[in-house]
Amino acid sequence: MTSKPQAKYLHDYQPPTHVVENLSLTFELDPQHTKVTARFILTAQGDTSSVILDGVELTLNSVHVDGQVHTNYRLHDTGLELFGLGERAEIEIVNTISPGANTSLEGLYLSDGAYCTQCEAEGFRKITYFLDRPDVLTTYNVKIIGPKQMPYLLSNGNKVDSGELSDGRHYVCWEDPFKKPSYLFALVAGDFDVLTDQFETRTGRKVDLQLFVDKGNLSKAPHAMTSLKKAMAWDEQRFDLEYDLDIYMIVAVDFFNMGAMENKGLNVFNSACVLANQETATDRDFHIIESIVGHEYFHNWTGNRVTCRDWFQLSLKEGLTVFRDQEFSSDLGSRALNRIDAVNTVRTHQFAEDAGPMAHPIRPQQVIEMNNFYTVTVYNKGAEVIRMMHTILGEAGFQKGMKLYFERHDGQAVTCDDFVAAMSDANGKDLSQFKLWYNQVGTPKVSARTNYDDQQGEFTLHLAQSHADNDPVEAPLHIPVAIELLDKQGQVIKVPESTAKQGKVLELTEKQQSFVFCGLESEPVIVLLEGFSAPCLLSYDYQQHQLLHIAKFASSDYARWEAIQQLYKAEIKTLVKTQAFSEYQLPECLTQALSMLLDDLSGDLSILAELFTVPGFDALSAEYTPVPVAQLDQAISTVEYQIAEQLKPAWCAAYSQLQDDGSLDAVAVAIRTMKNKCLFYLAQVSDSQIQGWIQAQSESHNMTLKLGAIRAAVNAQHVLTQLLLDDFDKQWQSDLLVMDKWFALQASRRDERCIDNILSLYTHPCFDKANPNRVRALIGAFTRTNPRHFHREDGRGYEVLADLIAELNQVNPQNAARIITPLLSFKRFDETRQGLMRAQLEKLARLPELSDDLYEKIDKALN
Ligand code: B3K
Ligand code: ZN
Repeated sequence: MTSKPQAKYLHDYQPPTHVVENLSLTFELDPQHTKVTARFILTAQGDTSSVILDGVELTLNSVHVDGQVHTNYRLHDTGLELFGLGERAEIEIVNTISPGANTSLEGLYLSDGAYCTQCEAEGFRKITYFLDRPDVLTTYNVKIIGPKQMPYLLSNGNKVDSGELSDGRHYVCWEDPFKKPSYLFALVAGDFDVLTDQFETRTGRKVDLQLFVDKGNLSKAPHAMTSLKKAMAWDEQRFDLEYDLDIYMIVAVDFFNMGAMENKGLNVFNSACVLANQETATDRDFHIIESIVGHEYFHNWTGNRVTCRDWFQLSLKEGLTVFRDQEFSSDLGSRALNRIDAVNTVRTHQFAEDAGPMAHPIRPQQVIEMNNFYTVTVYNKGAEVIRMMHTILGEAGFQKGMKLYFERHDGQAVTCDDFVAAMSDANGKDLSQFKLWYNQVGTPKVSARTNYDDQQGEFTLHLAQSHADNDPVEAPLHIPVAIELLDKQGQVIKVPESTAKQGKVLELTEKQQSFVFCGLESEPVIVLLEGFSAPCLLSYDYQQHQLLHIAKFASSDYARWEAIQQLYKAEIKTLVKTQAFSEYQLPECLTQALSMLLDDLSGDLSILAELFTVPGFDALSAEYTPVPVAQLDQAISTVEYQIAEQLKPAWCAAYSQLQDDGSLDAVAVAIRTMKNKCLFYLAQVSDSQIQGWIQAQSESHNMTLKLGAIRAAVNAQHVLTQLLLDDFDKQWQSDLLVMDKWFALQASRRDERCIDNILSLYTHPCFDKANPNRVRALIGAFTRTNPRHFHREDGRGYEVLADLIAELNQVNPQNAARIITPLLSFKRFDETRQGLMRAQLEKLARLPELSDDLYEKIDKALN
């Protein structure tokens, strides 16, 4: 590496030196030499001496200013500095790029022969020289010239012209009437199958909907289209927001670094987040597709119409849009299930990030490579911060805030402060203390103590908050603590509005605060931080009987689930301590409670399946330093085995009763979820009947059931494992997205050959290291789902990961930096493992031409 990459700081923000107007772009597509002509007007905002246009990996052909050849410029590594422009100048820049050689999947690149772009965060500078920053907004006119074998030449906005050229090529022109920053620009060119539809907005405008997929995949497109229409209707109903262009396009591509991208009027999607039918996709996939299609659509207002002033404000659009997509899923499906899902993500991944070397506030203060900050902190903790405002203000107050936000800022690039100000002003509520959430780092802790005065019938809750060691913010935060009080009979005790808002939300604003509840007949059981009302760690000395009481009586499924999670957690922690694995038995009261639950299949079976989901390795490892890898892994398996063994007759009875109708409605999905849960446990205590069930279910034409059966076998190291995996491989090699499920299963295998097996899969005909989906399926799943082998004491797990990262460093820096995460928290492990992980990081740090992406993470971890 020549020089150390430099960080950029939020406090250094300066408004742009120039305003850009009327950008027109012409693309003459060619894999090796795509010619890009950019014309625009630059107006200086003060200093007229020079302007620096961002640009990397570009070949400059010519510069014209006001129609004249312009040579008064200097080329830097990362841009083009133009001198002598005066106050206003008409610029024309011609440059060439080579999409065929672009493996970073950022800028303009080829995905399986189709051209596509990814410009967020700073990819537009890989296309042409420009003020590539989110607070420079302008209109775009785009002309795309391409070969006729590529019938679709797409860009943002409305199609305004098209025609044939004499040389056998053709062209299409697009005009986007809405000003936008460069990160929302998109271009796609290729030959696709197209699913078309129409949406009529509430004011009667007809919007054409077009979904472009690889040839032959049309039958897998309808679910995404239906999801889009649901999202459009929901945003009108719940947020009063209507779509603004006459056309909305989604293109699915196979090579893509993340899930999808919200480019104005032309979303580009990872095909994994679009394509689904019941034979190839699981119910979970269907759910994820609906939520991502929604997420990108919701960005049209929260992100596109009102965008970010600078990238430090990313959570302005991402936290808010995640909150919106979570609400969309909750309104359309089960609120409790969606909440469980969101909380699991925050507690397993975000808490870990916040405790590791990459910890940052939801509004980071310093960044080397922006792509490293599309994180669970910015997205998911960001969404929790928005949710807290919603909890404090209520739905009506929150919507008043949204309305004011759009009234004030439509068409602007703004900050998180502007958002909070709109919420605050619309409601007359002081949120200045609340804003500390945007600066604090690490997971805050809420500690609770209670006492009960029998004589007075008074129950007192003492709350105290403390901040994490790595948190620069020491002042107390404004924390909404939702509670529920249950009496002896399990009835919910009413709490007056004067104590808790909406009868349940306490506002904790001081370091320590007490709340008194009067007029009680006996000591209540308290549910704390109900619904995970704040992204905090809770410490309260719950007794087993209290948790069982909550599990039985709490009014929300979420609280019941949470109580059972705590019960499992306590068992696992005890086991880790005693290591008495062989003699371990589930306590009688827990077995009883679980068996009562399992005997009643009349309720929501999706929730029931969640109640039988034991917290995983990642969620639990957060509680330990150093992480007792082997013991924790064994403790989880032991508790699961006990649940299987103790309840075997009940699992068998449940499995034989459950029959889904093959549809995608919530009831059928719930039945399949529960069937898979039954098989997950049954596979661990298999007999010939159970073996028959696994075999039969693995032959299902429904991917949820098929995969459920094979996953159960793999997890239990069942005798059928190899056979089922081989059959799957034979059946699905023609569908790479399905094969990703197979790669992930292979990566989760617990037998000793696991790592050799992974290495041999690199040469599997379906595997391709340049495709992020394949890498995530095999190596991502390995590091996420296989602690036993990833954290092997001989260090081979770490080595496999680091070797792949080294290979991807130059090929695809974003993806290399994404998969490195599990190595970064080496300090949380024992000395041997620390040494091994550190050695791999040091090896990577010495790579010639280490990317900024990797540099930033490795440097933070090691120093
Ligand atoms: N905004 C994009 C993510 C861009 C990631 C850039 N590395 C997708 C989304 O959050 O909707
Ligand atoms: Zn987003």
